[in-house]
Amino acid sequence: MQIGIVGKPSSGKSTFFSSSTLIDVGIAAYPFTTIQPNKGIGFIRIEDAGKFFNVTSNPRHGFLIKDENNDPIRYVPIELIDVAGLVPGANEGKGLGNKFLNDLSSADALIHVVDASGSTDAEGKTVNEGSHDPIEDVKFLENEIELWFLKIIKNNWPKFSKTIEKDFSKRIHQMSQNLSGIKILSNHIEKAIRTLNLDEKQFGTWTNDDKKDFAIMCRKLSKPIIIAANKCDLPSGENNVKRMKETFPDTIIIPCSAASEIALRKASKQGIVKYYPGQKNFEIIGDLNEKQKIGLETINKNVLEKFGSTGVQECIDNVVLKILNYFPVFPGGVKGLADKDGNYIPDCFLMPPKSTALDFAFTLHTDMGNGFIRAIDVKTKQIIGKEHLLKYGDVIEIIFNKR
Ligand SMILES: Nc1nc2c(ncn2[C@@H]2O[C@H](COP(=O)(O)OP(=O)(O)OP(=O)(O)O)[C@@H](O)[C@H]2O)c(=O)[nH]1
Ligand SMILES: [Mg+2]
Repeated sequence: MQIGIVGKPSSGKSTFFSSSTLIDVGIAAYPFTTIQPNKGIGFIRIEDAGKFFNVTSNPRHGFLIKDENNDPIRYVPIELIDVAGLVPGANEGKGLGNKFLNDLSSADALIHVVDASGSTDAEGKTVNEGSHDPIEDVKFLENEIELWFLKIIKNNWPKFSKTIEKDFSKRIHQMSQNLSGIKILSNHIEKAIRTLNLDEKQFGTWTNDDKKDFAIMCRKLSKPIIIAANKCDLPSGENNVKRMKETFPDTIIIPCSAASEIALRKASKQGIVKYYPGQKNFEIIGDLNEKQKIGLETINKNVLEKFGSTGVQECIDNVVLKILNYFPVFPGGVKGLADKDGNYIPDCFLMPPKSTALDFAFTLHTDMGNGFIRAIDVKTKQIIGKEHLLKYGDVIEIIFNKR
């Protein structure tokens, strides 16, 4: 799974990326600091299944921490991509335009980093704090991505309109072969067409408005967006977040301070504070100089006490678990939860909505899927069949025929 970090120049995309991957990348207060995309591993935070069995898991990928209540929290890796800033008109090639957009092709969802403090204009140039309205930024970004989609859909239309195939699912399949490059998949296409009541209409007779509605719907389904209302540590942030939430009641908007998250994670790495990503507070454990002391006090007062967290972890968790509705499932066995090296529950897979026991078997190994006999819910010890729908936190054993 890949999550794209998008927004206008200087909104704090690279700061956000760096705060969750701990990869040092170019960060600066001028537009187009990033040109080549940065790719790295971030983590979503989930409840670990070890708690149920009273064991401490040893993740093969990602890591595990114990929270204040001594409950295990597992951080599961996902891919993040930080791309160049987008300016109005990008779909026509303005700024870094099409290159930027193409870098987002393989993203499953987007985190839109908005400068909620209003201290940069539409092109990312520094202006007086509070003087630019971030609501404008939210509108333009969705629009640019939809126009990019529309352009690709229109470019492919001569191929679609030649389709004489009567069968609906075959027509969708043909279309998806041309749109899979930007990860518009056949289930997105089908849902978009049905929602817009275009299923009876041959492609050759679609109007420009039909195509536009279709592009917008495909964008919503294939690149859903969550908003990281960044730079909330600055005074104008709080009121702007409130206004943004009122203006876009159906969008998840999370107050965020990526710069604070970087500072806390770096301080934690240096052993100055005890802090884990997403924590509501931190504990000072090392000696601080005056500058560090003031910096940490400011983060506490302007971010943690006001908004409850820096917001970075919350954005990543929400995009995967609430927007894409993926959920964690752990492979395990009724006879034991450790692998041959003694590592407990080493693996965790993020499964898409409506995944079945058979889908999970195929995720683990093609042979397990092909040779599937039955599965066992390790928590309840119940036998489950192929079609059984899995849920958050399931631990599943697959019994299969080794051919
Ligand atoms: N106050 C504050 N400043 C921030 C925050 N996040 C980023 N910044 C600052 O905003 C400026 C731009 O940050 P970048 O991360 O380089 O922004 P970007 O969106 O990657 O910019 P481009 O790569 O040019 O598109 C830098 O000066 C950052 O230090 C934040 O949470 N609070
Ligand atoms: Mg950048």
